[in-house]
Amino acid sequence: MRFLYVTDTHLRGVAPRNRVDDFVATLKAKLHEVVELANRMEVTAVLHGGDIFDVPMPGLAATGEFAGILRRLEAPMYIVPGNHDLHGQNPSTLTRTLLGFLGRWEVILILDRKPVYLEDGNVRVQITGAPYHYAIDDGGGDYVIEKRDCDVAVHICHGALLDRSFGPMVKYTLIDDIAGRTEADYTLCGHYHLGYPDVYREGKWFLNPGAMVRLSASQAEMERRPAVVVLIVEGGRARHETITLKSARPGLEVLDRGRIEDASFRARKRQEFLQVVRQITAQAGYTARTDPEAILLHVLNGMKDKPEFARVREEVSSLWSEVFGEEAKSCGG
Ligand SMILES: [Mn+2]
Repeated sequence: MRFLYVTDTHLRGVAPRNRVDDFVATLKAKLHEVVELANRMEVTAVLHGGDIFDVPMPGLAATGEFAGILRRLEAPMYIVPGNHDLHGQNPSTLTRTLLGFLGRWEVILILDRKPVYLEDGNVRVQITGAPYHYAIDDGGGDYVIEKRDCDVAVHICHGALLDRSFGPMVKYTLIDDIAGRTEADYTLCGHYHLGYPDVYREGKWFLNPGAMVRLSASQAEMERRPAVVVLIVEGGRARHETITLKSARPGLEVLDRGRIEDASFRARKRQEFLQVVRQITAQAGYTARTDPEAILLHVLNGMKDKPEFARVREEVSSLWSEVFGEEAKSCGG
């Protein structure tokens, strides 16, 4: 038996700001490659790690184009809903989303903790899912399952199950903290788009090949090549291969870091400006650095001797009143 695992496809009809290619065409090419691969390998099922769509209710025009490709898939697709598949990241909204709708129609099969068993007469595989919910990374229980009456247990999760610590600002669960508790032979994770190198702990695999698409132009995404995983179950044992998608082009060809660099340039300039303001207010002995009018007056007074003073004062005054209303017209007067 073979399975193909793909995650975070984020199907959408609009290009993210950082893409320079025809994003929808690229998405279609990748989806086509995944479907062809699954058909060629005659997989028993495609397993999806969540965030199939970028928004819970994607437009029908673009979605129809993707549906035209997905319907050529010969195997069923099992999925755990990701946070992008839900309204407000709330699992109780699933019935009102396109994924929930397709699930009820059984076009796509939605996984939860209740095991699904797939067998071919030789091997029996248990499949469970941990859909996204806001507390998925509180305690890690969602990532822990029991293996029952099967050769191989596969658990598919949409949460921040990570191979290393990400500091106190992010909620996550460490693989090291659940490896001894779960009985899944394979834990296949999505959600964290960058993925990580395959982890083998306590005789179990923990895989996240990363998102099928690169939505951001971070340095890590520039260097990443989207991939899928093929699970091969033979003789009661499972092994896997990671396959880089051929239709995924090098980051430099499809991602533009211009906006990121612009933003960091603006952030640097803002810091420089704030530094100047702090110096001025410190010199003037102001305690209220948050009083913009006082700062403005101080700066204007400092340039009284310059020839452009009158013009600058007039301009500042008119901008100031535009932003803060009529009462601000006295500024600099
Ligand atoms: Mn995602």
